[in-house]
Amino acid sequence: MSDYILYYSPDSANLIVRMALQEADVAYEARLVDRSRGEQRSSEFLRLNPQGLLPVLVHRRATTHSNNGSVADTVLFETAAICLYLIDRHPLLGPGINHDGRGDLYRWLFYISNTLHADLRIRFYAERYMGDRDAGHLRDMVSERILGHLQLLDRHIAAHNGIWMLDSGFSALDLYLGVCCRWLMLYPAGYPVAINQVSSNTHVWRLLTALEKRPAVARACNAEWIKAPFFINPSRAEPAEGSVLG
Ligand SMILES: N[C@@H](CCC(=O)N[C@@H](CS)C(=O)NCC(=O)O)C(=O)O
Repeated sequence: MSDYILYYSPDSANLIVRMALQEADVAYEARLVDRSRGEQRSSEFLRLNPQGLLPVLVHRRATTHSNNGSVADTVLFETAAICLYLIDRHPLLGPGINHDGRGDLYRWLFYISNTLHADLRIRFYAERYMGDRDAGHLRDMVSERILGHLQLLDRHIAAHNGIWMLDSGFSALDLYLGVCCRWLMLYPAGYPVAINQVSSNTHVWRLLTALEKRPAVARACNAEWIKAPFFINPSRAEPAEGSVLG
Protein backbone atom coordinates (compact mmCIF):
# COMPACT_ATOMS: atom_id res chain seq x y z
CA MET A 1 0.00 0.00 0.00
CA SER A 2 1.34 3.50 -0.88
CA ASP A 3 2.20 5.94 1.90
CA TYR A 4 0.31 8.78 0.21
CA ILE A 5 -3.06 9.37 -1.41
CA LEU A 6 -3.30 12.39 -3.73
CA TYR A 7 -6.74 13.75 -4.54
CA TYR A 8 -6.59 15.43 -7.90
CA SER A 9 -8.27 16.92 -10.90
CA PRO A 10 -6.18 17.28 -14.10
CA ASP A 11 -4.00 20.42 -14.14
CA SER A 12 -5.27 21.73 -10.79
CA ALA A 13 -2.90 22.66 -7.96
CA ASN A 14 -2.46 18.94 -7.27
CA LEU A 15 -0.13 18.95 -10.31
CA ILE A 16 2.50 20.70 -8.16
CA VAL A 17 2.16 18.04 -5.47
CA ARG A 18 2.24 15.23 -8.02
CA MET A 19 5.45 16.63 -9.51
CA ALA A 20 6.95 16.77 -6.01
CA LEU A 21 5.96 13.16 -5.28
CA GLN A 22 7.48 12.08 -8.59
CA GLU A 23 10.66 14.04 -7.89
CA ALA A 24 10.89 12.43 -4.44
CA ASP A 25 10.39 9.05 -6.11
CA VAL A 26 7.74 7.90 -3.64
CA ALA A 27 4.74 5.72 -4.38
CA TYR A 28 1.30 7.31 -4.12
CA GLU A 29 -2.24 6.48 -5.02
CA ALA A 30 -4.09 9.10 -7.10
CA ARG A 31 -7.84 9.57 -6.62
CA LEU A 32 -9.79 11.60 -9.16
CA VAL A 33 -12.13 14.32 -7.88
CA ASP A 34 -14.33 15.20 -10.84
CA ARG A 35 -14.70 19.00 -10.71
CA SER A 36 -17.08 18.94 -13.69
CA ARG A 37 -19.50 17.07 -11.40
CA GLY A 38 -18.74 19.28 -8.37
CA GLU A 39 -17.25 16.34 -6.47
CA GLN A 40 -14.94 18.74 -4.58
CA ARG A 41 -18.08 19.90 -2.73
CA SER A 42 -19.26 16.39 -1.82
CA SER A 43 -19.57 15.69 1.91
CA GLU A 44 -16.92 12.99 1.55
CA PHE A 45 -14.37 15.46 0.12
CA LEU A 46 -15.35 18.30 2.47
CA ARG A 47 -14.43 16.02 5.37
CA LEU A 48 -10.86 16.08 4.00
CA ASN A 49 -10.74 19.76 3.03
CA PRO A 50 -13.60 21.88 4.37
CA GLN A 51 -12.73 24.53 1.74
CA GLY A 52 -13.67 22.14 -1.07
CA LEU A 53 -10.37 22.79 -2.87
CA LEU A 54 -7.73 20.60 -4.44
CA PRO A 55 -5.18 19.40 -3.64
CA VAL A 56 -5.54 17.11 -0.67
CA LEU A 57 -2.74 14.77 0.27
CA VAL A 58 -3.28 12.04 2.83
CA HIS A 59 -0.21 10.59 4.48
CA ARG A 60 -1.16 7.11 5.58
CA ARG A 61 0.84 7.07 8.76
CA ALA A 62 -0.89 3.94 10.02
CA THR A 63 0.85 1.96 7.27
CA THR A 64 4.29 3.24 8.26
CA HIS A 65 3.76 2.39 11.95
CA SER A 66 2.87 -1.23 11.48
CA ASN A 67 3.29 -2.01 15.18
CA ASN A 68 0.79 0.66 16.13
CA GLY A 69 -2.22 0.60 13.84
CA SER A 70 -3.88 3.33 15.93
CA VAL A 71 -1.69 6.14 14.50
CA ALA A 72 -4.02 8.50 12.64
CA ASP A 73 -3.45 9.42 9.00
CA THR A 74 -2.32 12.99 8.36
CA VAL A 75 -4.67 14.90 6.07
CA LEU A 76 -3.09 17.90 4.37
CA PHE A 77 -4.53 20.72 2.31
CA GLU A 78 -3.05 24.03 1.07
CA THR A 79 -0.38 23.57 -1.57
CA ALA A 80 2.38 25.38 0.34
CA ALA A 81 1.72 23.33 3.49
CA ILE A 82 1.88 20.12 1.46
CA CYS A 83 5.13 21.25 -0.21
CA LEU A 84 6.69 22.01 3.16
CA TYR A 85 5.53 18.69 4.62
CA LEU A 86 7.05 16.82 1.67
CA ILE A 87 10.27 18.86 1.78
CA ASP A 88 10.66 17.92 5.46
CA ARG A 89 10.22 14.24 4.68
CA HIS A 90 12.05 14.02 1.37
CA PRO A 91 15.34 15.96 1.22
CA LEU A 92 15.43 15.66 -2.59
CA LEU A 93 12.72 18.35 -2.63
CA GLY A 94 14.64 21.10 -0.87
CA PRO A 95 17.17 22.15 1.71
CA GLY A 96 17.29 20.11 4.91
CA ILE A 97 15.83 21.45 8.15
CA ASN A 98 19.16 22.78 9.50
CA HIS A 99 20.33 24.09 6.21
CA ASP A 100 21.28 27.75 5.93
CA GLY A 101 18.79 28.08 3.12
CA ARG A 102 15.78 27.45 5.35
CA GLY A 103 14.94 31.17 5.63
CA ASP A 104 15.08 31.50 1.86
CA LEU A 105 12.81 28.50 1.51
CA TYR A 106 10.16 29.92 3.85
CA ARG A 107 10.29 33.42 2.34
CA TRP A 108 9.90 32.37 -1.24
CA LEU A 109 7.50 29.49 -0.67
CA PHE A 110 5.09 31.84 1.09
CA TYR A 111 5.61 34.57 -1.48
CA ILE A 112 4.66 32.16 -4.27
CA SER A 113 1.70 30.84 -2.28
CA ASN A 114 0.32 33.99 -0.61
CA THR A 115 1.04 36.47 -3.37
CA LEU A 116 1.50 34.86 -6.77
CA HIS A 117 -0.91 31.93 -6.38
CA ALA A 118 -3.44 34.02 -4.42
CA ASP A 119 -3.55 36.64 -7.19
CA LEU A 120 -3.80 33.93 -9.84
CA ARG A 121 -6.90 32.66 -8.07
CA ILE A 122 -8.46 36.12 -8.38
CA ARG A 123 -7.65 36.05 -12.11
CA PHE A 124 -9.21 32.58 -12.53
CA TYR A 125 -12.27 33.28 -10.41
CA ALA A 126 -12.80 37.05 -10.89
CA GLU A 127 -16.59 36.53 -11.12
CA ARG A 128 -16.64 35.08 -7.60
CA TYR A 129 -15.21 38.35 -6.27
CA MET A 130 -17.22 40.75 -8.44
CA GLY A 131 -20.35 38.91 -9.50
CA ASP A 132 -21.50 40.36 -12.82
CA ARG A 133 -19.95 43.75 -12.02
CA ASP A 134 -16.68 44.50 -13.74
CA ALA A 135 -15.04 41.10 -13.34
CA GLY A 136 -13.08 41.89 -16.53
CA HIS A 137 -11.66 45.04 -14.95
CA LEU A 138 -10.59 43.13 -11.83
CA ARG A 139 -8.95 40.49 -14.05
CA ASP A 140 -7.01 43.18 -15.95
CA MET A 141 -5.87 44.86 -12.73
CA VAL A 142 -4.75 41.64 -11.09
CA SER A 143 -2.97 40.52 -14.28
CA GLU A 144 -0.77 43.61 -14.02
CA ARG A 145 0.01 42.76 -10.40
CA ILE A 146 0.90 39.17 -11.35
CA LEU A 147 3.30 40.34 -14.06
CA GLY A 148 4.92 42.52 -11.40
CA HIS A 149 5.32 39.46 -9.15
CA LEU A 150 7.04 37.61 -12.00
CA GLN A 151 9.45 40.50 -12.48
CA LEU A 152 10.27 40.45 -8.77
CA LEU A 153 10.89 36.69 -8.90
CA ASP A 154 13.04 37.19 -12.00
CA ARG A 155 15.19 39.75 -10.18
CA HIS A 156 15.52 37.36 -7.22
CA ILE A 157 16.84 34.54 -9.45
CA ALA A 158 19.13 36.96 -11.30
CA ALA A 159 20.56 38.22 -7.99
CA HIS A 160 21.91 34.80 -7.01
CA ASN A 161 22.72 33.99 -10.62
CA GLY A 162 21.25 30.49 -10.43
CA ILE A 163 18.80 28.47 -12.46
CA TRP A 164 16.41 27.71 -9.59
CA MET A 165 14.51 29.75 -7.03
CA LEU A 166 16.85 28.85 -4.18
CA ASP A 167 20.56 29.44 -4.16
CA SER A 168 20.99 25.92 -2.79
CA GLY A 169 19.57 24.33 -5.95
CA PHE A 170 16.41 22.67 -7.18
CA SER A 171 13.46 22.53 -4.78
CA ALA A 172 9.70 22.07 -4.75
CA LEU A 173 9.43 25.87 -5.09
CA ASP A 174 10.51 25.59 -8.71
CA LEU A 175 7.63 23.22 -9.39
CA TYR A 176 5.20 25.62 -7.72
CA LEU A 177 6.47 28.60 -9.72
CA GLY A 178 6.52 26.58 -12.94
CA VAL A 179 2.90 25.48 -12.64
CA CYS A 180 1.77 29.04 -11.76
CA CYS A 181 3.47 30.31 -14.95
CA ARG A 182 1.88 27.50 -16.95
CA TRP A 183 -1.58 28.45 -15.72
CA LEU A 184 -0.99 32.14 -16.39
CA MET A 185 -0.49 31.33 -20.09
CA LEU A 186 -3.59 29.07 -20.24
CA TYR A 187 -6.35 30.19 -17.88
CA PRO A 188 -9.00 31.40 -17.62
CA ALA A 189 -10.34 30.40 -21.03
CA GLY A 190 -10.26 33.39 -23.34
CA TYR A 191 -7.90 35.44 -21.12
CA PRO A 192 -4.46 33.86 -21.30
CA VAL A 193 -1.45 36.08 -20.71
CA ALA A 194 0.73 36.23 -23.86
CA ILE A 195 3.79 33.98 -23.79
CA ASN A 196 6.16 36.90 -24.38
CA GLN A 197 4.93 38.57 -21.19
CA VAL A 198 6.31 35.57 -19.31
CA SER A 199 9.36 34.87 -21.49
CA SER A 200 10.56 38.48 -21.14
CA ASN A 201 11.48 37.43 -17.57
CA THR A 202 14.57 35.66 -18.83
CA HIS A 203 15.59 34.02 -15.55
CA VAL A 204 12.08 32.70 -14.88
CA TRP A 205 11.98 31.50 -18.48
CA ARG A 206 15.29 29.68 -18.07
CA LEU A 207 13.84 27.96 -14.98
CA LEU A 208 10.79 26.88 -17.00
CA THR A 209 13.02 25.56 -19.76
CA ALA A 210 15.04 23.58 -17.19
CA LEU A 211 11.87 22.15 -15.63
CA GLU A 212 10.73 21.02 -19.05
CA LYS A 213 13.65 18.54 -19.18
CA ARG A 214 13.03 16.84 -15.82
CA PRO A 215 11.75 13.26 -16.24
CA ALA A 216 9.75 13.41 -12.99
CA VAL A 217 7.94 16.54 -14.19
CA ALA A 218 7.12 14.82 -17.49
CA ARG A 219 5.78 11.77 -15.63
CA ALA A 220 3.52 13.95 -13.49
CA CYS A 221 2.22 15.86 -16.51
CA ASN A 222 1.60 12.69 -18.49
CA ALA A 223 -0.40 11.28 -15.58
CA GLU A 224 -2.69 14.33 -15.83
CA TRP A 225 -3.01 14.13 -19.64
CA ILE A 226 -0.76 17.13 -20.24
CA LYS A 227 1.45 16.93 -23.30
CA ALA A 228 4.89 18.55 -23.76
CA PRO A 229 5.82 21.32 -23.86
CA PHE A 230 4.47 21.78 -20.33
CA PHE A 231 5.67 25.33 -19.62
CA ILE A 232 6.98 26.78 -22.87
CA ASN A 233 3.95 27.28 -25.11
CA PRO A 234 1.81 25.02 -22.88
CA SER A 235 -1.46 23.36 -23.83
CA ARG A 236 -4.40 22.32 -21.70
CA ALA A 237 -4.83 18.85 -20.22
CA GLU A 238 -6.80 16.61 -22.52
CA PRO A 239 -8.16 13.67 -20.57
CA ALA A 240 -9.02 10.71 -22.74
CA GLU A 241 -12.75 10.11 -22.73
CA GLY A 242 -13.85 7.84 -19.93
CA SER A 243 -10.32 7.49 -18.58
CA VAL A 244 -9.71 7.01 -14.91
CA LEU A 245 -6.34 7.86 -13.58
CA GLY A 246 -4.06 5.24 -12.07
N1 LIG B 1 -5.06 28.06 -1.42
C1 LIG B 1 -5.33 26.80 -2.05
C2 LIG B 1 -5.89 27.05 -3.43
C3 LIG B 1 -6.21 25.75 -4.16
C4 LIG B 1 -7.09 25.98 -5.38
O1 LIG B 1 -7.29 27.10 -5.84
N2 LIG B 1 -7.61 24.88 -5.93
C5 LIG B 1 -8.46 24.96 -7.09
C6 LIG B 1 -7.88 24.16 -8.24
S1 LIG B 1 -6.34 24.82 -8.80
C7 LIG B 1 -9.80 24.30 -6.77
O2 LIG B 1 -9.85 23.28 -6.11
N3 LIG B 1 -10.90 24.87 -7.25
C8 LIG B 1 -12.19 24.31 -7.07
C9 LIG B 1 -13.21 25.33 -6.74
O3 LIG B 1 -12.86 26.50 -6.57
O4 LIG B 1 -14.38 24.94 -6.66
C10 LIG B 1 -4.06 25.95 -2.13
O5 LIG B 1 -2.97 26.53 -2.18
O6 LIG B 1 -4.15 24.72 -2.12
